[in-house]
Amino acid sequence: MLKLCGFAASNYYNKVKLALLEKNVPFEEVLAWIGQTDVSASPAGKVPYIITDSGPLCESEPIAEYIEATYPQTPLLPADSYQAAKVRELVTFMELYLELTARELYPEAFFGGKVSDNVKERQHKLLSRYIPAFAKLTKFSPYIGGDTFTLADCAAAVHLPLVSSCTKIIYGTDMLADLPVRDYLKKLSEREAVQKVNADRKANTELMLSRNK
Ligand SMILES: N[C@@H](CCC(=O)N[C@@H](CS)C(=O)NCC(=O)O)C(=O)O
Repeated sequence: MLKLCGFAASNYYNKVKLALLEKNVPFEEVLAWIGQTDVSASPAGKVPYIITDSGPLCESEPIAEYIEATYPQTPLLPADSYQAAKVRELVTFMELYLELTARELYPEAFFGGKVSDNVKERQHKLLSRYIPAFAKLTKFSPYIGGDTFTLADCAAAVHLPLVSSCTKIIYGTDMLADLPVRDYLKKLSEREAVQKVNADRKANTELMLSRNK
């Protein structure tokens, strides 16, 4: 059986987990904190990674693509190649421009650390440019890319809450507030798979924070 390795406080881990749950793919979760990961499976020491019958694989997007190609049930990518590319476009925007930019702020926003004013200013400038650009690609009707739940929703469900909360904490304003993110996430949280991911995330985050004390 496919093994999903990492920990449930991780947004990238949860993106893959949500895709697996939505598709009803049987899998086993293997807890691996940062520093305890298998270097031969994930050379940069990041989570998630998976262990498949063919071997290990890291990086959440190739993992999501592998799962999609291997388990065709409940497709999370449209059959039409252009529409599928539009889904990937949304994922790239969320990860490369929103999440990775906001990530620089996480040490202070979530982990009791400090981020310099220079970094805060630089990331604010980047987010002020990237968020309106991202907004132009979104539909929220009711899913982020249109009328179908896709891999872009698996990414949005885990990344957008972090971008909202960390910008609110660091800058005093939720920089996604002009987008209907709150209503969208509320709608997504009606899904059983999203509820499971969120419940496991909360429990694992408490465990992670207690370990870090
Ligand atoms: N591009 C990677 C990002 C994964 C990532 O950054 N995971 C975090 C946890 S949310 C991690 O492993 N951080 C430890 C590190 O960067 O050393 C992916 O899509 O899987």
